Amino acid sequence: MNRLRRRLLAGGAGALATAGLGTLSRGAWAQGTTELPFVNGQRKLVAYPEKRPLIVLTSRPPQLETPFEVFNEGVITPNDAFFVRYHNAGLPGEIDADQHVIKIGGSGVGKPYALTMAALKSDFKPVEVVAVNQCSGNSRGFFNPRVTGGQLANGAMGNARWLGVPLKDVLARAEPKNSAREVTFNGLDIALFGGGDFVKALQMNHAMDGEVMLAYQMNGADIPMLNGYPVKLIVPGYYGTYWVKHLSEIEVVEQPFEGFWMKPAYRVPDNDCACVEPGTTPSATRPIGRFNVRSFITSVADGGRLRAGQQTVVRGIAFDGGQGVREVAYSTDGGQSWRGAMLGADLGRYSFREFTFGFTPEKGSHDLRVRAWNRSGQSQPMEALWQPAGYMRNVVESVKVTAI
Ligand SMILES: Nc1nc2c(c(=O)[nH]1)N[C@H]1C(S)=C(S)[C@@H](COP(=O)(O)O)O[C@H]1N2
Ligand SMILES: [Mo]
Repeated sequence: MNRLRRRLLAGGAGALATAGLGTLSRGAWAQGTTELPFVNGQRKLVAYPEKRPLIVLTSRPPQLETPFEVFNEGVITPNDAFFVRYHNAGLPGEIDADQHVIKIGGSGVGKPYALTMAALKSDFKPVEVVAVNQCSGNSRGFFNPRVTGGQLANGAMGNARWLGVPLKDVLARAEPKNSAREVTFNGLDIALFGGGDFVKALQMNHAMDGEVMLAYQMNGADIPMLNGYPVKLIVPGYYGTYWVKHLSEIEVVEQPFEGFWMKPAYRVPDNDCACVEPGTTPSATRPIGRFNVRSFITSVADGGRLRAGQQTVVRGIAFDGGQGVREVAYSTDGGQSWRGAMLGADLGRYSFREFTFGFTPEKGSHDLRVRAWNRSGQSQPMEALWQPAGYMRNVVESVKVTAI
């Protein structure tokens, strides 16, 4: 067996604490700097254990963003480039997967039990899904007016092939009662400075839909420590907040669960657009749910240069909350005229979908835009929507390039 026993790093806790003090002086860690395209966008690039240099939002707990160029490497995001998000500083420094158990209980089951990693892998039929994990606050730094919260550019998302077991099968063994209403999920990390332990909940029918999964592999390898080793909840099509890492406790409950991270945190305006007039407060909210539709050009960045008179293949990715991408349109004139882009291989309705289009620019500046539709006809707004938490940005972005 390869490394069942994992540690963040020899002396990992010390190194993280050092980082927390903002003294990234241990040479091997700091790998450079980058500037995200908004005010106060200066960031360090640091290589954490099992990771290539990623954009640091905070170091304690680690919140790391994927440099956007990575999304042009292919539709699967490599494990060492996948973004990292934690809420609390009490991370497990070392996990022995042989000793790890997931406790399954709560008043809503008849037969509580403890599931070892070995039993998870051997007692159930494994399934695979390619699915995007995206943080609710991905792209928050672009909100205008600005909102508080992690000032992320577009790199708090990634697409991976997950291998695991349907949550439905794991729950069935505990014999859920008819009164079962919601299922809560907790991981090994704990709150150190207030804020509360990170616990999330799904409705019982969602938990039993056969798609929500307990994954133990990511892209054919163990899940990296910082992404939830040894087992993580996969909730295809839903924002990353539900994808609980280092999963250790599952409770089936008979009452709505209203822990801090379900209420008041991670809620959106309870209306069709999940938006309000900039600067206002929603009158009612609901827990954040499925992704809206998004698309990005990945092969050229805003401010990039192209060769005049020469054809370039412009490439990008599109995704949605699980209907699947039906169409991507592109404009090379700032949205005045649109044509259809070509879609790439279909890895399933929860995956990034590649698209391409040819473009032969004349000398001068060009405003490139892409806009996707999913199979139920939902698309992206031409003007950015706004909400106070800075979640769910999905405006049609503008990529300005110059052909010389
Ligand atoms: N145990 C635990 N799981 C967690 C979180 C956390 O703080 N603790 N954060 C969630 C949030 S908000 C996001 S966006 C995803 C990020 O997953 P990743 O770090 O593997 O990219 O993890 C989710 N699962
Ligand atoms: Mo998140």
